[in-house]
Amino acid sequence: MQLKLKLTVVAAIAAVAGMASAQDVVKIGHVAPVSGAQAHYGKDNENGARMAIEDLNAKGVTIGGKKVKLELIAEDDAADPKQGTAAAQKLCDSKVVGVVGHLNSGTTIPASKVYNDCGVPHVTGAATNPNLTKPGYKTTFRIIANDNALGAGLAAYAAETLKLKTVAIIDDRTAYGQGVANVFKKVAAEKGMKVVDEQFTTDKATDFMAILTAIKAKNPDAIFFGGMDPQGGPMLRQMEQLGMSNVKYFGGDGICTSEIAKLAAGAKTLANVVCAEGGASLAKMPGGVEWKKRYDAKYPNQFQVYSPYTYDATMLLVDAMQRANSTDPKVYIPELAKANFKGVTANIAFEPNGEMKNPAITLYVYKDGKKSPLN
Ligand code: ABU
Repeated sequence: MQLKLKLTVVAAIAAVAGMASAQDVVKIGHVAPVSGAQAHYGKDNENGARMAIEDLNAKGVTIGGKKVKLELIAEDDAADPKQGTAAAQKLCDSKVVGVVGHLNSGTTIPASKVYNDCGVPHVTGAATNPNLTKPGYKTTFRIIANDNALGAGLAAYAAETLKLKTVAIIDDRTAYGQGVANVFKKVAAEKGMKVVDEQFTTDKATDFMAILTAIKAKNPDAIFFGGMDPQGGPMLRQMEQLGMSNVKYFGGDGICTSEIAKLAAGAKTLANVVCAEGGASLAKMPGGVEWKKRYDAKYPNQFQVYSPYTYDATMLLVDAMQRANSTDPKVYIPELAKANFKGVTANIAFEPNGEMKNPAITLYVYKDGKKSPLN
């Protein structure tokens, strides 16, 4: 009888201990394409979030007086809007308390409704279409400049600094590519540039000979491409093959990667690229240089663009939980909205619609195959 009582007490203690340890794990989701042609961006993003989780766990995190262990639940949306909403729902169902992502505007915009419906905040450090924050969800946050700033900054540089007169526009028909191209087109026209041709491709295409041949006939000073590097790199190669070596090549953050230099495979047209990113250069970020050294040591040759932002996005979520003394999104979302966070990339605070206050933008060119900031 006594033995039975003892066993019951032991089982009860074990159950309570088990419950406590289950509660002590705080799950944070991450979503990006880690398969397909954009996997290099997604892996870089995931690395940034994972590095933040490892740093936080190594230091020890206490929320509401209780020590917690953070766990990253990483999902792949393959840059596909349907897979994006499925991944978002999966994360809601797995009871993550916050999400870092997504990478593509085309996945982030529909996923933002899913997060709003399940009450989980998400912070993107990559998706730049301005429409993301238009619904006014209290669960949506962005920590880089959007395409209104990127498109306008590039158009101003083309028209006012380089004094280019004519441009042809190509976009990949995604939310990002089409959006950033439209902003560039509008601002370039306002600044006196003539749009001599508009062509479209897709985010799966690799052969651009037909559209480039059509553009070549219009003899533009520049091409603006709204899209990503799996298209941008081969397009630069094909421009060289068509003898378009004097045509400037503009694009947003989607082509502003390390990978585009590899994908251009030695094409001299890489030197004609001017691209823009929605933040400061690594050298001008508050913690960029030291952070990049640690990133490279952990993930050699994997750096692309957004990992410092996914690192900060993860830190930002945990900072808000700590200030709220709670991992309950209902409780900590108001603290996230009030953030004044000194990150690796910038001091991060938000406008009421979830856009970052005063984001920087940086223009880049490629010198000797290496991305180099202009400002
Ligand atoms: N910002 C460019 C890549 C991601 C996106 O907005 O689709």
